[in-house]
Amino acid sequence: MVLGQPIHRFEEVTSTNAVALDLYHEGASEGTLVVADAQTRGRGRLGREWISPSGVNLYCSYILRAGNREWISWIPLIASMAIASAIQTKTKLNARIKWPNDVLIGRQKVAGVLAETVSNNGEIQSVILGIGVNVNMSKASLPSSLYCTTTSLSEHVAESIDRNQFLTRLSGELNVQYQKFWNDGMSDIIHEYLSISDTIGRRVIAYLPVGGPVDGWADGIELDGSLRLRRGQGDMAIIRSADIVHLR
Ligand code: BT5
Repeated sequence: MVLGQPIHRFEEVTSTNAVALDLYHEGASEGTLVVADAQTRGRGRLGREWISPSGVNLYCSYILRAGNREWISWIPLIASMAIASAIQTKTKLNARIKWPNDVLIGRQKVAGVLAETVSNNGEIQSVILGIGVNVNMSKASLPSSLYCTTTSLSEHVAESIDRNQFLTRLSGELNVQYQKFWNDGMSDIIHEYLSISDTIGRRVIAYLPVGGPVDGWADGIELDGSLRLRRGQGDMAIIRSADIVHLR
């Protein structure tokens, strides 16, 4: 099995995750990749919008097999590592990862990951891994509210970047991380993850899906991919899912 084969290419879709899900239900195999030039309803986590202008960025989704819970929570982390490596190789930029699913250049978001599970009778059957990378997008495509927090690769390199070549590299990196995970488990991956994490070692606020915000020092990653926060007086918080704000 190779992630990234076969490839289904589209000019415009609602969301590559939605198309990949349809293909999965039609029997598409693990590894299948959906790529589109534009999305009309690109989505982020928790129903948020992913801005997806035509012809400039990468919007793609891979059909993955199901695994245990640990594996599922590592998928966004592994995907963001693969994106950061592909960026490093293709542009020499120092991409870093913000837990759990953002890739940053400096303090600005250049890519995001949306992993959605497919379940039947409560049992996870598959995971659709969606990746959006801002490649050649200009800031004019964005609402002004995102100007300060968002960037694209072309803002940092002189020449425009070939999206197909970038995608090939991304699939290559994803395959490497994926095989490593299945063959060796997550303990090797954690070291690599920590070395490119922009979150670990910082003071952060975690905005949880339910309940009030939690602040503390990002101390490490648990074996299930959760973020460990050190709070006052030896108190620890384990964060499974949140939006993180890095404090200086
Ligand atoms: C993510 O969500 O970062 C996941 C993004 C995944 C997008 C891919 S594209 C291919 C596949 N098909 C889809 O429909 N989705 C996936 P989240 O962490 O919730 O971040 C969403 C937030 O990022 C938004 O609320 C905006 O603040 C910001 N945002 C929106 N569009 C952006 C863009 N193009 N670049 C950077 N930030 C953006």
